[in-house]
Amino acid sequence: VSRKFFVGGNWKMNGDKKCLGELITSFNGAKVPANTEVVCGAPSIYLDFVRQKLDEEIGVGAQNCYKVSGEISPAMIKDCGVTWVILGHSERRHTFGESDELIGQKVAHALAEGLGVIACIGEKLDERETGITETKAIADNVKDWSKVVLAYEPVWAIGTGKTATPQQAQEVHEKLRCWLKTHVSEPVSQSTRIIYGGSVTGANCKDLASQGDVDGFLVERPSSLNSWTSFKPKAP
Ligand code: G2H
Repeated sequence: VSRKFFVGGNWKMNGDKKCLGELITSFNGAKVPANTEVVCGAPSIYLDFVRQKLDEEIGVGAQNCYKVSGEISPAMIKDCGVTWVILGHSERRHTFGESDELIGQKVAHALAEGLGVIACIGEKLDERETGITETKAIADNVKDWSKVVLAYEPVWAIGTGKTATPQQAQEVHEKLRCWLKTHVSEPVSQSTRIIYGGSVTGANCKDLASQGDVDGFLVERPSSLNSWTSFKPKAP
């Protein structure tokens, strides 16, 4: 089964209109490689700006959403022409204390409202259970897997410069695909993109991408579509 390679930008709290505008200009001038889907996850306050400026062939994603006040809604996201949302990111789980249950509900709601979901999972240093608990909480809330990309981000690799080795990433992705096969279905396990996030750079992305079960990346600091080197408009 060929899975379309998926590169997600996760811009987090980086940038302002000036430097995001420059980044967008460089993206618009780059050629998206064949058989690759690119989605830029932007801060909610810039979603409208980014969607208006970025070429149509590049998708845009929000970085959170839900159905109750305190968060932006899928309807607002769609109103800006944005079609994806990142949910369950480590920072939501560990800084804001979002539980598996809440993330599951957010996934269900975003899918029901017609957004594509980049659903993040990943263990802390002391948990070596490869995100299975988190995956189950997400899977219980998914009916249509064609709208879901699973992003494995080991917490110890996020923003630390410590990337999982290609072998470590492959090992976990393979286990996750196996879990999908057993607990969801064989076709879903074969068609679902499982992407890796955590200190991906231009230097390490090729080796990671060469692994059979690594179907793309979620990355904070791209400098261009073809060169995933260090881009960080502002220090956090
Ligand atoms: C992990 C990743 C983006 P970084 O969260 O999804 O960030 O590339 O800084 O590790």
